[in-house]
Amino acid sequence: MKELRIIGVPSDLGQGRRGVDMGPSAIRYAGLDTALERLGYQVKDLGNINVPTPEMHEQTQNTKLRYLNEVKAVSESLCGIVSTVVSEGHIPLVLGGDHSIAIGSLAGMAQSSTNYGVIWFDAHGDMNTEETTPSGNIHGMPLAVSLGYGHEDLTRIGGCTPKVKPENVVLVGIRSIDEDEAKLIAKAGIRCYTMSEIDRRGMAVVMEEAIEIASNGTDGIHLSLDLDSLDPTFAPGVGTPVNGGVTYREGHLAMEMLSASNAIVSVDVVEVNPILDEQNRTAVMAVELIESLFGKTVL
Ligand code: EXY
Ligand code: MN
Ligand code: MN
Ligand code: MN
Repeated sequence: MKELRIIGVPSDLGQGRRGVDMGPSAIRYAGLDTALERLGYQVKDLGNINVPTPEMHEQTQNTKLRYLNEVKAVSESLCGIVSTVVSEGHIPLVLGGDHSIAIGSLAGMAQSSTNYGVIWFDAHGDMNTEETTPSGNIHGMPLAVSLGYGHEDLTRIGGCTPKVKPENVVLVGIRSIDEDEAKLIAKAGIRCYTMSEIDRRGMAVVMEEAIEIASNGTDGIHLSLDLDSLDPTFAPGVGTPVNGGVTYREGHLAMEMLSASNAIVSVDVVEVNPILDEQNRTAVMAVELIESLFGKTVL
């Protein structure tokens, strides 16, 4: 059996609300490693990578992108660790931090020999660029960056660009997209399952299709799990909550189907913000979803 490697990335540089840097601690505190060990996995926690705090640095000049230099440096470190973990034959489980950390995860995956697809579970598209961003926050851009759109300091991390083929990329849970971001989603040609499509067709059908798209011609699937994909009723501790999200059971069904696909090669779990949370509920939800993703069943 493949072994899991936990990597914490305590970064809040990609967005404006403090506290998401404590996400890795909150998820560990919710019992992640023992839960995975109970499922029979060998788990090694590699600790947290070094992330500067916003107060340590001046805003990068000549760009709208907030903390560009710092996000670039963090992404480069994470890229190196993820590619090493994968080349050793293990599954990286990367704990954010805000979603900008996925830039480093996907760059690391692209450096390894794994040919992979991506399922991006999110309320948002994360497909903004320097030109379209309404906020300057890099956590609204990591999927665009990984597909080769955006600031070169980010798209060039790890060497090759794009990091994944658009025909193997799927967005699931979407309900908040900026106008120009929608244009890039269409231009890039990635499949986007909105909440209304999930309402109409059901999560089971959507996930069947999503798994098919992400695994078609690839060696496996990277899951980028943004906790704001869930309805805020089940995951209140996120910086950018949007009503009308994935329910508790829809979330678990999606993870159970991914588990049954046996295709998962790497995972990010992002945007858990314990300061905005209620008694660590969102981190507990994250751990429960990870358990389903790695094979927990009732019987
Ligand atoms: N689309 C908005 C922006 O780019 O600022 C909000 C992005 C939120 C991104 C969250 C993490 O998924
Ligand atoms: Mn242990
Ligand atoms: Mn996101
Ligand atoms: Mn989001």
